[in-house]
Amino acid sequence: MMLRGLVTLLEANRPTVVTESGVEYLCYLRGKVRRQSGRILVGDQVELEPTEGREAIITRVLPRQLQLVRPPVANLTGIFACFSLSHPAGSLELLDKRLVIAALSGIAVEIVVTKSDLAESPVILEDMVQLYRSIGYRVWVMSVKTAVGVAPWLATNRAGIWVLTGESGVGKSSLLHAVIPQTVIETADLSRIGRGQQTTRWVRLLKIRDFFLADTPGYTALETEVAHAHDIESQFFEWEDARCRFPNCLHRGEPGCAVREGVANGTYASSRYRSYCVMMDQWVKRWGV
Ligand SMILES: Nc1nc2c(ncn2[C@@H]2O[C@H](COP(=O)(O)OP(=O)(O)OP(=O)(O)O)[C@@H](O)[C@H]2O)c(=O)[nH]1
Ligand SMILES: [Mg+2]
Ligand SMILES: [Zn+2]
Repeated sequence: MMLRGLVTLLEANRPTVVTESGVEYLCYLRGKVRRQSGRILVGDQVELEPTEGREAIITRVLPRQLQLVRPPVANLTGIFACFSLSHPAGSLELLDKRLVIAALSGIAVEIVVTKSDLAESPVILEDMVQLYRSIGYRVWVMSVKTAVGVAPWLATNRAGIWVLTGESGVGKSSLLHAVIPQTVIETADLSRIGRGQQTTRWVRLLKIRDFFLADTPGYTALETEVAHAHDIESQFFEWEDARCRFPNCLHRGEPGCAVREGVANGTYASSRYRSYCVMMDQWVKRWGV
């Protein structure tokens, strides 16, 4: 009997696979498959043959649709870019960078503003939300403490594999615990290998409605390869209509730059322009333009 499933966890090199009908198998990878496919990743789609009990052998790893350098999750659909204004105060620069890299990697991104109950200024919070919504991002505002905003976020239809990312302490794990029954997390946390001791693992996919969600510990940088400086520029959608003197203007000091003019007169957010400059500087360093 051949089944199809998704790798949701890797512990001690033994993949856990959930089949389309929701049954979980602890698997072995056939040596030949390992040699052909290289390292298996959480998020991989596989074919498996049950042996006995809830054990199975993976007979084939299906081709990956997408793989980032980091996080090491195959076939990622999207990320929730978590951000809190205080406790800890998040970095808009890191947020903007995640938005750009996600889009250039071909994955969806939604902004989750966490800990809204701790926001010191409702006006600053509202301004931030309005800024990113006006640029075109989907922005959720929530507090796990007061449960405000969690339900609508959860009720939205999604598919595929999503990962919570954000600075340490932003509330990723708290959010996961708020939406997944404790028993499910605890069961998944109990290692079934090595006499049941706890193992810390990098990523574990948990099913929520129709999609899978994973937590990441601490700040996980996304990594991808950006080929052109203009790729970065093209992600600052709010500047689309700016008419600079030079059509290939990169807004770094060229004469007649409508973006810099717009930043100076308040049309465009200066935080976004700062993020852009940092990204461009990093890109130049890495690629040696
Ligand atoms: N007041 C308040 N506290 C929160 C909220 N969400 C999380 N916290 C608290 O913030 C602290 C950090 O939350 P975590 O969920 O552990 O943060 P994390 O993003 O998983 O952090 P790392 O695992 O270190 O990356 C905990 O003490 C939580 O109780 C919230 O909405 N409101
Ligand atoms: Mg955590
Ligand atoms: Zn310009």
